[in-house]
Amino acid sequence: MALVEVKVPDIGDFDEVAVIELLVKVGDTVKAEQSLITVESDKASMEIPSSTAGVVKELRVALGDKVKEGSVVLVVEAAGEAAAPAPAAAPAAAAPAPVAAPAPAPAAAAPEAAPAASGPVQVFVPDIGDFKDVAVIEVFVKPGDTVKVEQSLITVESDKASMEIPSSHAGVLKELKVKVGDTVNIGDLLAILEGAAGAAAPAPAAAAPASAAAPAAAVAAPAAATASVEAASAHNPTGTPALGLPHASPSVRKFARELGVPLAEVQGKGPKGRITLDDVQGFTKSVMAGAVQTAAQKAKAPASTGGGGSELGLIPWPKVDFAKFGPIERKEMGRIKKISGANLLRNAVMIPAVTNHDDADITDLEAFRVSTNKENEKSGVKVTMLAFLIKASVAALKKFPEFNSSIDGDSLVYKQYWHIGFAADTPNGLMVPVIKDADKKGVLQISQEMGELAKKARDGKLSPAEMSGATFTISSLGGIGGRYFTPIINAPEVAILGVCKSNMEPVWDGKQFVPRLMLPLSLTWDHRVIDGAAAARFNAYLGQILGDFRRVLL
Ligand code: CAO
Repeated sequence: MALVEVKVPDIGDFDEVAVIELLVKVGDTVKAEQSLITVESDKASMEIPSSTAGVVKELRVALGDKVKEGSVVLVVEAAGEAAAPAPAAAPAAAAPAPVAAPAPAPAAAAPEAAPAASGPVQVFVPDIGDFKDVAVIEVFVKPGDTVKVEQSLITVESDKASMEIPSSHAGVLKELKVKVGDTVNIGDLLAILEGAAGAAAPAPAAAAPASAAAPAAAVAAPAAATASVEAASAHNPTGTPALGLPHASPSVRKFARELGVPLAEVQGKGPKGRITLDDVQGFTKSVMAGAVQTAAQKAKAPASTGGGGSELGLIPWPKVDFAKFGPIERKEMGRIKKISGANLLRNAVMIPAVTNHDDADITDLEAFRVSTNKENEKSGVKVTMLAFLIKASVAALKKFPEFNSSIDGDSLVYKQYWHIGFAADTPNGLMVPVIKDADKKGVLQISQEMGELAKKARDGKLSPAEMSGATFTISSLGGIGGRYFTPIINAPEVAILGVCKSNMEPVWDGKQFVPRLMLPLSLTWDHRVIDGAAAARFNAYLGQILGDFRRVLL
């Protein structure tokens, strides 16, 4: 079997380009046209394909080597019939296609590159070889930007090469005719510039297309490209990709795109910070393991988590086509639901919350409430169980001050005021008006204020001030039903009391079962601040007060 030297084909009049990637190793079986190495100039990178199918016997280049047309890349043991030794000057099939010998520029690709234009100037896609439908993968400019001659406008990419397309003129960008994802061909209108006097490309008309084709020319175009290569290098003297273009070869870009990896977020560990296949794989693994989050994931993390949720590494929300299973109706969530939802999510996720359930004997209290209401029938103010609960809670909060505190960094802030929020069910969603200074108010006044605030809540007329400053919240479902539930703490508060419907129950009094009206209590507390014993004591104390309200006076 014949040994065939595979050489670098015609890559234009470039002296030397660097080998930045080896895509095969000794022993690999390669097909004709399979990419062997990636070479790179300052404006373009391209893969050099094999002219011959066979087994790689020897690699003649190493990373960092400089190669030029005719340099031997490797030696292949040609595979029988398939062997088609390539001549030193690569045949058309083996030449890096996107930079094939430039054809004379068609009229469309030879825009008015002549002298300074002061009116609108059209910039076209120059000769990019005989490639068709190359994808726009990056756009560097936006309307309003001032663009210099030779400044890169977009990057296009085929499956074998990527290249930046520079502007043939200077001026202010009025309109960009392409966007990421579009495909373009030679002669397509790329942009419209408002020509800046004296700023148009000084290149002679004949050189204009090649000049515009600087990236392709940078690697492959013949003589006419020289001036533009110099111009390109001048505007990008570092030799690194311009304007934040991630430094990666076309194959790595393709691989990243297939996986949906945002290349701009991958840290390149190759030479000059180049992103390699390993880097993309490593990044993917880190994301999958939850060690790293992409910018898109961070952006999608609920704003309410204040960033904290973004570290949770949660899997995405299930996306279900409900209509597949039956008829549906879609309704946008209301504003209040959206806001309270975000708050509830943050509080549920960020607070290590525990709920203690208990019962309070309110037999006497309810009797007192009913008789008071009878006596006060004419006053128009109805004393509610919730008003008693607010008053009783204040007494418990005073006895157990950490329940009336908030976390602030490494400190606990103990509040010397007792503002009690109560959850109100409204047509627009859950709202929490606040009874300010509940410690200074009697049950009648609290009942009256509650009635007013609940009405305002239902009418959507609560002011922000009427909903802020709470130190503790009560959520009562007593008028509705249920036994117990686990309310969510309203941060930055550290506890919340849930109340359900009271029931007449048989209670053992030491000698016999007696009927007592029992009120189910559910106290949720922040375990960072409160421990279980304190919570049990709080509930027990609350129960004692509700059992005998005279204790409030003690
Ligand atoms: N057990 C038994 N009955 C109770 C009770 C309890 N714990 N609490 C109230 N009731 C009864 C009252 O006796 C009253 O009955 P009558 O009409 O026969 O007198 C009725 O329920 C209505 O009570 P109320 O007028 O005292 O109102 P309230 O204080 O219970 O509720 C308010 C006021 C604003 C809290 C309420 O309208 C509301 O919105 N509740 C829902 C709160 C909520 O949604 N919480 C859940 C938050 S988490 O999603």
